[in-house]
Amino acid sequence: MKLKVITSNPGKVAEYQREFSDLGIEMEHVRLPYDEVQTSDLEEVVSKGMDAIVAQGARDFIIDDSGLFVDALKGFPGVWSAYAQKTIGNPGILRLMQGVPDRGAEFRCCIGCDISGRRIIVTGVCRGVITDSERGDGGFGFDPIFSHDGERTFAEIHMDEKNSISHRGNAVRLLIEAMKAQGLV
Ligand code: ITT
Repeated sequence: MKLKVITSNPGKVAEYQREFSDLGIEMEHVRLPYDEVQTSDLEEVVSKGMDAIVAQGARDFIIDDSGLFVDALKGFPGVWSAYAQKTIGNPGILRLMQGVPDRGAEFRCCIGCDISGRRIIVTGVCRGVITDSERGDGGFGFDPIFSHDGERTFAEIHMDEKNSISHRGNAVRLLIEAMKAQGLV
């Protein structure tokens, strides 16, 4: 079976491929622009995004909307994570967090999957802390400034370890459970 991963982000595709290869599902990276609604709810962004993609005729695909929610910044950058990453970047987040004792943050990932005419939407979360500096050259996006164990950042650990505890990994596990429960895999 083949599933398209509709995204502009190759880092996501690599993580999906790793997770789905055991099930014999092949991921195909597709860049298909679609309108993303502006709302503070990741699930709504995903659900409306899926409507827009289905209206373009695509089937059997995955999209995900993810974000980093920092406690001391009242959830910022959250649903504005892509914009924050492109503008202030990781150095900007670190500047906002300079001298802030509460380092708590969480990654959230909402996956929407269209498969065999069904629709499954799941959300995974991973809690951790914002580090004091950027560390590591693996991963992508906010990985160099996020640590789940307070020691190593997501950019310093292997993708398999990241997937085993990450927001996307947790969401994928929920998705696979739902696919199995519905007899789709
Ligand atoms: P698409 O919307 O095209 O899929 P994107 O990279 O813009 O790609 P999101 O809107 O879901 O994806 O992500 C918002 C931002 O959060 C973006 O800058 C990502 O790089 C970052 N991000 C998402 N997942 C991440 C992860 O697992 N680790 C680090 N940063 C992540």
